[in-house]
Amino acid sequence: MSVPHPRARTDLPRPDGALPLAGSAHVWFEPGVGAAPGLSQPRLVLPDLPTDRPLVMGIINVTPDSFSDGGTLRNLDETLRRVRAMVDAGADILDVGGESTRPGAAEVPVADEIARTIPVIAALRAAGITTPVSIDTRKARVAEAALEAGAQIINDVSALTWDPDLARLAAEARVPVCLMHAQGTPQTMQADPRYDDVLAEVYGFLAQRMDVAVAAGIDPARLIVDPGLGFGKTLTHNLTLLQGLSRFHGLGAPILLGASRKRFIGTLSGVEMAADRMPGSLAVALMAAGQGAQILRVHDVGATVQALALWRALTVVA
Ligand code: PT1
Repeated sequence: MSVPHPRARTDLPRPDGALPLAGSAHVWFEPGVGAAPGLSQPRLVLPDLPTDRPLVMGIINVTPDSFSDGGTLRNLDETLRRVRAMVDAGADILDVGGESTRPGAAEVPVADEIARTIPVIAALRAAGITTPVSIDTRKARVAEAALEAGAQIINDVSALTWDPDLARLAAEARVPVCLMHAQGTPQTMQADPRYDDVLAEVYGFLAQRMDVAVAAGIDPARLIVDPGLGFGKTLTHNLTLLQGLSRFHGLGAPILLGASRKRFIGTLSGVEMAADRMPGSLAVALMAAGQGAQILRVHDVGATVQALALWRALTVVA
């Protein structure tokens, strides 16, 4: 990725001629050589969500290992309490997933994924929670049931490569779709990931998957892109993607980033337990905000919202 490109900046005062980066109230750039057309234009995720600040997507994992007691009928109550806490803490979007895609995780049968996620989406809507919900799935039948229950975004870590029916469903449902880059599948992806130029290859893959999505009838304005931290990436690959994150604005879609509590944060900070990686996750969230990322997928919604409130006050023209 040796093409010239404008730097994403948040320092003040802004020079004459500074333009908002992708509609941000906080991040700006100086147009010039290498500025992709439309780089200052806002990237709409959903009509009711703001485009001038990073959105916080709260992670709702509905997998047996994410419950205090391993898996009983009390799970729905426990999950709804987590959902309410995230909404109260300021989540803009709730990302509900029933299949772990962490390194080494096994595939979950469709019926199990549906049985885990759909009751949660139905229950939160029945409880009057109106926060937009995304369904974190690679499978059309899961996505279809989730949309029926009230979800309105599809988050596919396979970027429409897993299930041949998902692109058509997304086109027909007219919902936003997140296309995420991965090298390999969760089972094998961390074995020996290799790239000649990780930024160029991830960028090129996302551009190609956007083309495939559009050819399947998905409105390009409904696409979201994600470099897929930890999905077939070494520590160095993750750092290169983070340091070059603003390049992905050239794709013309909102950028979603999932860094929260991931292994690379533990490696760099010497923290073994994922649950203890909130501070490092906040550091990455603020760095991504500084590069104009539109959606931050996080476990710690309250902490992230607080950090962003300060970042916003410190990066806006007073
Ligand atoms: C992500 C993401 C996701 N991550 C999107 N969806 C996961 N759009 C699930 C580790 O290295 O980044 N973007 N859905 C969770 N996957 C991982 C991968 C969890 C790696 C942990 C690691 O620790």
